[in-house]
Amino acid sequence: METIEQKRHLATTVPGPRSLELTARREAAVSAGVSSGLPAFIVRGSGAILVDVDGNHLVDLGSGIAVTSVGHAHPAVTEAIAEQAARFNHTCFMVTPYEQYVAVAEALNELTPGTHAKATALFNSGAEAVENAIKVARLATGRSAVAVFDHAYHGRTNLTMALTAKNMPYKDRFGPFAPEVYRAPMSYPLRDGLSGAEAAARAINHLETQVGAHNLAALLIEPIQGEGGFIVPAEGFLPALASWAEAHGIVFIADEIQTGFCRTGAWFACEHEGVVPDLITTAKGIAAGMPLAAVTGRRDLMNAVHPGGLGGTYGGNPVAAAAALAAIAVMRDEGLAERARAIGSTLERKLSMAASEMPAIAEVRGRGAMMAIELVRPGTLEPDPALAKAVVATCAEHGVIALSCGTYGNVLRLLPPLVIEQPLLEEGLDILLSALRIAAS
Ligand code: PLZ
Repeated sequence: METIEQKRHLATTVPGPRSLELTARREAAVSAGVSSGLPAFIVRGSGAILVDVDGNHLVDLGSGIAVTSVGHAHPAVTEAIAEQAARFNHTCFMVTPYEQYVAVAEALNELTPGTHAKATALFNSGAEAVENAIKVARLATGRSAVAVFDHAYHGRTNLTMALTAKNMPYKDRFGPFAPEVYRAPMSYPLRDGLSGAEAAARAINHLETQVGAHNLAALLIEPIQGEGGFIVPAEGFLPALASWAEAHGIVFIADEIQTGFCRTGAWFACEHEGVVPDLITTAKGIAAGMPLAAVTGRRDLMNAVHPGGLGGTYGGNPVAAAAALAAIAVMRDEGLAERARAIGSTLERKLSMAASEMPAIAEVRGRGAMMAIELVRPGTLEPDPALAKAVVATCAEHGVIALSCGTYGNVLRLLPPLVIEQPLLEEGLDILLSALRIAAS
């Protein structure tokens, strides 16, 4: 296949006529419960460019929600997938094993924070990894309660819906939900003004008085919250929670499904504060788009489970595992953690400049290539989701895929592929900021 130039190019309006035709077919065939932010049907991708069915070349600032960190169709990953697909696609690891699964486990045991003895189990999706981390924590501790936080996102399955904070669209009328899930206040510096130590004391007090530390199997937290609004807890919050959990025999689980694999400028976001979780859940960036997820952590916890207690038909599928091994090698060889930090400085510089002239931007926050702006009505902290929505729509019209997030829907988040070239990043960002300037005026 010919290479795709890393340039934005519009051949029609977005979505174009062929996408609109496919949209009509989609509406007749696909459940209305599944929606798409930008209904341009994609036919190819390369690096940070997605090509749609009408020949539009779109700039991807979302990476399919933090998945294609190595870029779309990275040749090394594509080759690994093709080669493995030609050998065999499935045995079910529980029936007959294969080396690729073991190699992914070895890589995760090595790359995740901490030098202690670890073990890994592989699954298909982030939600499934989170469910399994909770299973392990409950079995290993003999306790049932799980602590989660305001604004948390952990998935859409029954247990993970209970763990997720936001009602619409994730939970509304989908209950009853799994029991023994307790929600504590999060550190949200823009809105609570608390230091990390103060916010941790508040959360711990909440859990001790309302649940009891000895009843908690696990404390589950995203080191930087993703869907909830790219909320970076105040410094010291995570370490204080981790040491409280340790003192009370509570399994500290870091959900690094969105933050993991170089996204924040380190292999894992916990590293920024030297936090070593007992268990860590990963997915998304792990395999460049192939469905794969993992639970990695303390060997004593992971091995407390009886043989046969963890598994699933497809978990650790050989093609997905081959993709993960290739993606991890790319992240290492191409220095993608460093690239993420460089993207972060560009984003921070441009967004902060915009914030100084636009009172609608309440805060620029994030780490590395996981940065966001929170939008409010000027002079207040009142969320402005309509503004975020307008900017995302204008970006789409101009061929830029931008994502919003947040409990209040008022956060614009940037998650570009870590291989994005500087001019393309700047162009995409300039389009987003001029859309914001116009919509906010
Ligand atoms: N934990 C921290 O970010 C997935 C969800 C998009 P799955 N986030 C994107 C949507 O609206 O469904 C996510 C996450 C964190 C868990 C998950 C769940 O991962 O692979 O989508 O199940």
